[in-house]
Amino acid sequence: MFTKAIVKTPCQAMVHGISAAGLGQPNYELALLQHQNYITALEHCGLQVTILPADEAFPDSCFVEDPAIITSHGAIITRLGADSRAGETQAIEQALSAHFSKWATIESPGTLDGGDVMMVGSHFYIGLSDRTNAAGAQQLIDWLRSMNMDGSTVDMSEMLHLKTGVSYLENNQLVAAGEFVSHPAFSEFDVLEVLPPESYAANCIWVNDKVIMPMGFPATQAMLEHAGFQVVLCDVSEFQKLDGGLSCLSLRF
Ligand code: CIR
Repeated sequence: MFTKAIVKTPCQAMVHGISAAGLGQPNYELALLQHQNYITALEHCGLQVTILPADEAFPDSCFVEDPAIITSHGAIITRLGADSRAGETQAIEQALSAHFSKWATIESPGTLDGGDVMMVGSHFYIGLSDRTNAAGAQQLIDWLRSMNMDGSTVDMSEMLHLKTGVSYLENNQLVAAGEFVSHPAFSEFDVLEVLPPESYAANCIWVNDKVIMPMGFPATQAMLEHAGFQVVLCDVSEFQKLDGGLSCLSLRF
């Protein structure tokens, strides 16, 4: 069960965030409203939410999942794969210091984005993406092993981050799209397949027996409800324009 979450208010400069989506610039006012509704959804799932202030120096800084990874044995501050995001870790480190005393950091030449790391109990799957390299993944695996946890890498080529296309919904169940549907790394899981027109909905989050998923993906919603999940919908269209999903907008622990 999770009890807390950290989010960060989007800054006005988010309209210039990194994007390959081709969906146009986000509307800042709408993004703020959607972010507020996202916080309400987390609270509805029982989380106490800490809201960090906007930081105009970092257009993508509302995607707090990328600068840190949280485990039951402590937190890891990452080394972000995109140069423009490198300084985002400072504010996250400061916020996490209120909750964690054990630290690890990813060091050069390693790079690692939290969006590439999927927790399944005490095992962490690490996508080797354009943002996360083998050195970063190995540093994380070494630290996990030193803490009696474990990790393994996942080859990938299509998606921005691992969790762009796959999410763990507990009880051995994954929801997956594209290259992750039949990926050998996930052959032991029960995979709920998200079909191509709704691929974006493969990024959803399990929070205390509820699943928060993006609004506007009715086939995926019906599939999850049919599988027995209590679905909470959240419109995150303005963050989709920056290639960001629901999971990227919070750190949950
Ligand atoms: C980026 O390209 O870094 C941001 N525009 C989106 C980051 C989304 N984060 C995530 O998938 N974990």
